[in-house]
Amino acid sequence: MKLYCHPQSRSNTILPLLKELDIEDQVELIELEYGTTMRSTEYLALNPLGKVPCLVDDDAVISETPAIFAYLADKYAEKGFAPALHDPKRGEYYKWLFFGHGPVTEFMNIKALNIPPETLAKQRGSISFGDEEAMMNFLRQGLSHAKPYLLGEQITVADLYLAYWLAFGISFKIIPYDDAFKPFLNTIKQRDAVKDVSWFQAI
Ligand SMILES: N[C@@H](CCC(=O)N[C@@H](CS)C(=O)NCC(=O)O)C(=O)O
Repeated sequence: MKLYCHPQSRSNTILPLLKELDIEDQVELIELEYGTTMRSTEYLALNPLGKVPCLVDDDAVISETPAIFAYLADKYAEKGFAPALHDPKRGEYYKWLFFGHGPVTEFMNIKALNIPPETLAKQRGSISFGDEEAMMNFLRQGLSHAKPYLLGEQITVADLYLAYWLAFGISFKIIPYDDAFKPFLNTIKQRDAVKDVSWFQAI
């Protein structure tokens, strides 16, 4: 497999994932540069967004970071990082993976734009996270039930993906560090795979 990436980008979330799955030797890292090789005709043919990460596995081209998480968890199903296909836990697994990708990252992007609160309030119905309070309540409720992971005793890539974004958002003070998040994030932070991820070590 080839992973198109950049050392200062969200492709960094894939590196601990490769460690967790113990497949670092299965993936060749191909570093692209912003604005140049990331916008080359050759790369745009793979990923027309011109963004990283993008995983290529034979004929399969997988962009969108959580799709890479889900794809690798299923490809290496024996490693146990996703509930089995017909396990009812698969539903909540998707919920958390997609919540981390949709509402949580949209919240961070919108916050960085400094849009006036009145404008956001008017658009609340169409904003994927509703508003900050609703998003925090959603996270608070889910993480206060984590035992210690979102789906119980078995960690999944949904835990890893959500934890990476929360740690990133909290370390840059974009997401408030709610007490209800602490046991979950502390559990993930102890994992060897994230020991050298700076935004984990900053929280
Ligand atoms: N929806 C994509 C977004 C990827 C993305 O925004 N990547 C950024 C780096 S964090 C990028 O490649 N930016 C380069 C550019 O837009 O020129 C995903 O989640 O994987």
